[in-house]
Amino acid sequence: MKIGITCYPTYGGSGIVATELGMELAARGHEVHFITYANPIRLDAGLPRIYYHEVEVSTYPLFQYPPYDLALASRMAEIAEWQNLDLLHVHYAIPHSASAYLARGILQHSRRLPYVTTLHGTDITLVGADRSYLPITRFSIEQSDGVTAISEHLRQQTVDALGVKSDIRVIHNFVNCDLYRMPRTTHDGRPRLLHISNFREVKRVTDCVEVLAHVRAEVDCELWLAGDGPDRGAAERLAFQLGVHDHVRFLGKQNHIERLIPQCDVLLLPSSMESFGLAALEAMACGVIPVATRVGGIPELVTHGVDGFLEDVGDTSAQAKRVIEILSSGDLRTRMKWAARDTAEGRFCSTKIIPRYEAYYREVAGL
Ligand code: GMT
Repeated sequence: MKIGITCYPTYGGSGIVATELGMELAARGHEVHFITYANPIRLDAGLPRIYYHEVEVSTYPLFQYPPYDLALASRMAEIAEWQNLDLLHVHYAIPHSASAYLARGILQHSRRLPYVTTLHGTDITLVGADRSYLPITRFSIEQSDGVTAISEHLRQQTVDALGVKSDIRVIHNFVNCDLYRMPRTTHDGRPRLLHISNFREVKRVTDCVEVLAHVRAEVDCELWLAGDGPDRGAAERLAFQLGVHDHVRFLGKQNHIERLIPQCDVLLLPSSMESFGLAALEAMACGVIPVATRVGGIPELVTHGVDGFLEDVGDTSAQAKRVIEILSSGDLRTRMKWAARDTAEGRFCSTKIIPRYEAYYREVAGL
């Protein structure tokens, strides 16, 4: 098939999933056209059957707000026609779904251009429920030829919070189990806790620092923070206040986290909301045990006490106790890291999830 993919090309789960999906589809013989305003961060544009089409937004003194959504719609229609696309797959409803709706309309007399919208989380939980975006979000989702959500929890929320009436297919996040692997040898040095995110408020990065301080009272360990974003400064200040700054490493944005994760022991995911928790899945595939919060779609991935631990949001002392349990018992650690790998491999491997997208595309495009 010839598939157009639009996503946010910056750091963020939806862009990562869209990019990895495009590369997996291309590896399976499809032609994939990324239509975005910048090269998606994890995109290897040198791969066969991968194409990148930049969306340019002109600014004029009259435009206080350059109309990106319109430039995107025009570009989608243009690329669909030039490249003879079978469908568009947009990730994150706002504004991509509305742009795809317009692109389909632009071409309505010359060709059929169905579009699939994949909902990722904050497009529904935060932005979609904002009154100023609600009518257009609901409309463009309902107008989609196909809608998927990355967890059952998000599907239900879309129905409850937005009143969307479409049939929403749940297709969970996935991981490439060949790329994300268990390390061959255990790393040298003291135990390492890892957190990966875009450091937005919802991620509660400062909770990771609190957890580190609690754990360090009993076990010598360090914390690696991968990523960057608005709460970086707060995390740094808290590390100083709690006297643990010498044990925290700020790694910044990382392009190859599959090399970083296997060097760690526990993944901290203390988010106040998480529709799925891609970082936890990537960690589990590498045998790194997640200590996460019992929110959103995380329980669809992590089974408490089996392949990770789930605690309440903000309860950093309970989260720390779980980390101490993992680090203090070799048996528990071994059992849980293999269970984590089994979950990733058995239920969320790209080899299992990508065919579900392919089947859905065929259904939507009537091929
Ligand atoms: O909040 C983020 O980290 C970014 C956000 C996005 O849409 O880019 O991530 C969401 O999509 C990911 C991929 O599908 C999910 O794994 C994350 O759980 C989800 N984030 C939230 O729901 C907060």
